[in-house]
Amino acid sequence: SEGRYAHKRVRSAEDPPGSLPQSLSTRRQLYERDFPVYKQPVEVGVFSLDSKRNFFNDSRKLRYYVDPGKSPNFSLRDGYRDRYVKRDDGVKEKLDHILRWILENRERLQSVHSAPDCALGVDFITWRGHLTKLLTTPYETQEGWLLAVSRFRGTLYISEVETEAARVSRENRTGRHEEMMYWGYKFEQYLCADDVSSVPDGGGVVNTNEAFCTVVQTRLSDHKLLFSGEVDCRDKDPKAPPAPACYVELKTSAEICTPKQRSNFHRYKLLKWWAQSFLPGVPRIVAGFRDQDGVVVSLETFHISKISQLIKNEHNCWRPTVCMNFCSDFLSFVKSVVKDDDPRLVYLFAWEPHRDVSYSVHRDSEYNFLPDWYVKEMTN
Ligand code: 0WD
Ligand code: CA
Repeated sequence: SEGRYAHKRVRSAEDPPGSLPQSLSTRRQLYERDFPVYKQPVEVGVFSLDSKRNFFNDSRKLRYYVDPGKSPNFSLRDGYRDRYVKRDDGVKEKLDHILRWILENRERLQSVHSAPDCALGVDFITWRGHLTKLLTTPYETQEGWLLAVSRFRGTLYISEVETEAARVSRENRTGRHEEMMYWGYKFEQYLCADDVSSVPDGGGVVNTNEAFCTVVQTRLSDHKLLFSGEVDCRDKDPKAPPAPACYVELKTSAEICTPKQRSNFHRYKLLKWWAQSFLPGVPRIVAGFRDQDGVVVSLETFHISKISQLIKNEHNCWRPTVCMNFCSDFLSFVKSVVKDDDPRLVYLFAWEPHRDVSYSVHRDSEYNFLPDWYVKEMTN
């Protein structure tokens, strides 16, 4: 008979009774069941990172969406050589900014309902981007992932570790690829104003150290989640709904010219876009379609709630329920495996396309990611 969780199905008959599952299948068919409970995400805080990557417990880096009106002609290549300050992506910040936010906002989390063995009252703390990777795993055929997990005071912390393959790609990017990474940030600059009543400044410097992040709380099945994600901008109308419903995600993509390109856009890109914005409850994406020379030729708004309808005509397309059920079962798997409450113990969950999720255990290793300043402060 079918077990409730997919990981039970991959247990070997040789496993001793009561032993832990050693792996989790990522086969799509195992996750084709009813959509799991996913509570409406609630914003519990925000933070900003300035041009030097300094942390501020406020919304100073929040920007305002300004509709360009007529059809745009933005050149995304403008300023790449002379008005670009790029964040050093060799520096691994792990969960540090989220942990800093937690220490500065502990009282907001410690609800009267939280169990005495769970100091923060949440099961998981992570970046939204890590959850996006989990949601898209059943459909991913190119890139694997490594997720480090430690249990500390009842909460499971999940922090990504760069794979060897990802490091090699990062260190060997072509000039063209480096420039195209800039285009997304340049697009944001054309559409975002720093203040509610100002206008975007396409002549300014693009500094990718700057960020505004939302911190949201929600629940997936029986997993209480707290995660943070970077937000591009918000609706500037003061009558807009409260966050996260007022937030707008900005994206660029290659112009769609053929039915094949449209199909690929629906099958691959919209999956990633949907997963990323659905998680924190960001309701819409404004997409700029650009030509080969980085000129935005059209804008289109995608409402997250309408994306699953949009893709239904696509043959063998992705399904939100598979994404959410896989994520839910992965989190159950993690809960069942990571029992030791010890910030110096890391369970490294590893996945490669066409394989099952597996894990290894490491004590006081290079994978440790909960810093002493956090552990010390939280133990007080
Ligand atoms: O692997 C990650 N996602 C990590 C993110 C590892 C360590 C740190 N961070 C943090 C940074 O503090 C950053 O401010 O990433 C924050 C954003 O986190 P997220 O929202 O969870 O990440 P994700 O959803 O993957 O990306 C959101 C945006 C991207 O926009 P697009 O439209 O391209 O998806 O954040 C940017 C990027 O603009 N971004 C990053 N910024 C800093 N560090 C990173 C990164 N590693 N990855 C994407
Ligand atoms: Ca974006």
